Amino acid sequence: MTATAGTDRAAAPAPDARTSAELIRAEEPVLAHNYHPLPVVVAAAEGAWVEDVEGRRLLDMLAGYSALNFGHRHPALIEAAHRQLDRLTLTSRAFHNDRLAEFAERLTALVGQDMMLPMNTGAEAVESGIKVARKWAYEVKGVPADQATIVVASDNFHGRTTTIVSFSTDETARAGFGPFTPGFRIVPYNDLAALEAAVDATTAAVLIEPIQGEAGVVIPDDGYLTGVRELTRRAGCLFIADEIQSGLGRTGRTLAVDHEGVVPDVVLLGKALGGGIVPVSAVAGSREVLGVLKPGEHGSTFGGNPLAAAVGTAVVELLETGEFQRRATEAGAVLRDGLTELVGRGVIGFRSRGLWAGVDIDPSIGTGREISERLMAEGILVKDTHGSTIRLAPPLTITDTELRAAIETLGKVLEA
Ligand code: IF1
Repeated sequence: MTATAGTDRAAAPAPDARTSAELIRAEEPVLAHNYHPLPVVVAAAEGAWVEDVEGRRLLDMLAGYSALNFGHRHPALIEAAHRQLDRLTLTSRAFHNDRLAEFAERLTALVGQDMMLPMNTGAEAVESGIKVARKWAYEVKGVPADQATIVVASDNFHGRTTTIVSFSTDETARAGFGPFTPGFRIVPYNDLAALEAAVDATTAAVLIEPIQGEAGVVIPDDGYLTGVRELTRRAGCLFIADEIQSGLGRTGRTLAVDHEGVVPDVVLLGKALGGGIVPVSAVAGSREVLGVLKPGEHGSTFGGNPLAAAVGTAVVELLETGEFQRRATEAGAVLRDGLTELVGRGVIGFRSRGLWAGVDIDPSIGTGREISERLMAEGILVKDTHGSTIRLAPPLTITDTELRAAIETLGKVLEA
């Protein structure tokens, strides 16, 4: 990999001299086993390509679960980070810093909201959205104290905190972490009648993913998001869209809700907002909603730090031109056409929007994990979701040639 051009950095720290196998073995006694990673040890990366410890190149079709929309180490983002690293990295919000105003101005303009609350991880943005929605329900809507409910969809994925897993329908994500936070109602996704029945005078908000990521890129019927928008407006509750994985160009639009021209009351952002460099998340919303927060009522040590704001602003700048959204749409057509060719040849079916696809593989060929391992042997990195479904979410910078090669390799693996 070429080092970052133009900066005469001190010699990089000596890389760990151990082999991939030695590093994997070394992790075992000292690293919590909360993941079962593929047996690849990445040491360098650029664009859509990673390089393992032994120098082997693999095409990254996972892109950090959509945190690497702009590819590994996008030059504009790395430059913004280097520039800020040489000036100021953290003040806490006890003081102002000179990066946050521009980040807030340009992010709110990009997503069409009045205000933003800067946080770090996606789960923190979700938790912040829940807190703000409840406070809005008590102070603006007039829901009696501690009676607010939030309606969510089954098969949701919104993060890993105890409150968030309280409303998960995935036993693996919940088991053993109780007691759970009350005040959540779960309805089937893509079902407006069920949603209508669950919303009542106590409802603060409906919280949904415009496309369900972890569930396997589940795309709701056309009109569902419009229905949620109209239903929540009629019921006087908030529509919170979790765009942490679906947003920021992934589906071919700035936000997935843009496909239906729907404007939620609150938009949750994360992952790619940090450019694949630092954790950056945000709650973007109307003044009526985010205005309920008064000094001292919510916060975070790192939320809105100048390094995060500088990188976040550079990310917003990449999205302001619309080129990444157009690219995701164009390349998305290549992905869709390529996957269509594989239906009946190992692919049972797939769902895709932009450069994001959930591909259901014939279980008789193997589990998602087994397919992922076979693809890795061919130099392609993907991640299975559940059962025999694999998720494809390459960097939006992937070329048509690279994309076609990846799909061809998937076809070969399925035929083998
Ligand atoms: C893991 C997948 C899982 C998210 C949506 C909030 C968050 C996520 C729509 C929380 C995070 C990550 C978490 C990571 C794997 C990945 C993931 F859906 F992307 F594949 F788990 F389901 N809303 N998704 O997708 O953001 O706190 O992680 O920054 O936990 O294994 P976070």
